Amino acid sequence: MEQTLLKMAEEAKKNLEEAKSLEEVNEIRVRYLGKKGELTRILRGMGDLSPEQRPRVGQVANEVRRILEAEITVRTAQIKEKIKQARLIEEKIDVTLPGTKFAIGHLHPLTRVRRQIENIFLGLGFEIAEGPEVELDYYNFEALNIPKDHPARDMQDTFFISGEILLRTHTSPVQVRTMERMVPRIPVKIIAPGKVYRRDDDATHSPMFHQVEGLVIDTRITFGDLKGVLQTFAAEMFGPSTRTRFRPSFFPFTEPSAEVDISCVMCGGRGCRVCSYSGWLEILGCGSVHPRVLEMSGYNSEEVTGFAFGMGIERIALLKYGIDDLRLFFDNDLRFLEQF
Ligand code: 2U9
Repeated sequence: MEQTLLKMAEEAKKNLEEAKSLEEVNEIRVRYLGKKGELTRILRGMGDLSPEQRPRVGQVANEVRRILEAEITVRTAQIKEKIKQARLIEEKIDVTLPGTKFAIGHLHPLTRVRRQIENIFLGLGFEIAEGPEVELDYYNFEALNIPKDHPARDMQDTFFISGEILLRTHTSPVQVRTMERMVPRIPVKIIAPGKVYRRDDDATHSPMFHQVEGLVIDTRITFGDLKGVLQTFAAEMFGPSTRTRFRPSFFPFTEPSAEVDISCVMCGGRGCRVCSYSGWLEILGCGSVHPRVLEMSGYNSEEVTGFAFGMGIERIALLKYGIDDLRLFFDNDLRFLEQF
């Protein structure tokens, strides 16, 4: 039996040396070491041996198994290496082929428009101010001359958190906080970009939207300064041929107040569907800061004057890109966002 085992080992070794593929090696493993393999078959026949012969044959059988297993491991490694080398020689890499493109994201259109607005005002010497989105009634309404019975204070229009705490409905409280911090220093020349919240929800109103408001306080600031700044802004934002039009309006925090239109970005003022054939598009509100607002934050309205303005970033973006539904900005639909 010992002889049979050694003969089998020799034969298996020879077969392994001749094996060319991993499949062949595996076949050999199964043939000799598998459940129904030759070694197993020989070991089964050990029952016929005398008790003296058995330990010796068992020892040889284990030795043969160990050797075969080692040979199989070595041959497998050799064949794998051969395959690798062959592939390295065969494979010709064309370095002129375009590489794998990684999809890189980009800024949200509203972020782009906000930064563009910020850059225009930074260029005009404004600083950027920020403040809390959860505000006190005082900063959002009281300090802006919005009386207790003003409709904006209605539950229908404002998200209240408790009696005195609410989600800011505009970024004006940022300017109030800045005035409090600055007073009596001049000039104040800031813009306040950020999220604001109102209980509105349709194609042109979202319960959360973005505003940029501006405030300038100094000696001898006039409505003319306001017009110059906003005309410059409009031309930089919508193109050098953009004209502006100021229409009288009312806000509790400015007096006089105006709404500002630009000549239609689509038709240049000739009249089209976008501007309802008027030639004009409303883009923002503005005015001279109400003396009471200046006084409430500690400025002397006899010594300084100011102007303020406010615009919705979504509205500017809708006009700039010719979009008709602002909800598209918040749906996170890549088919929309990838167009920017
Ligand atoms: C202080 C004093 C005055 C900010 C102003 C507007 C006019 C205005 C709207 C435009 C579209 C809001 O986003 S919108 O709905 N804003 O028309 N905002 S004047 O006036 C201020 C702000 C702060 C201390």
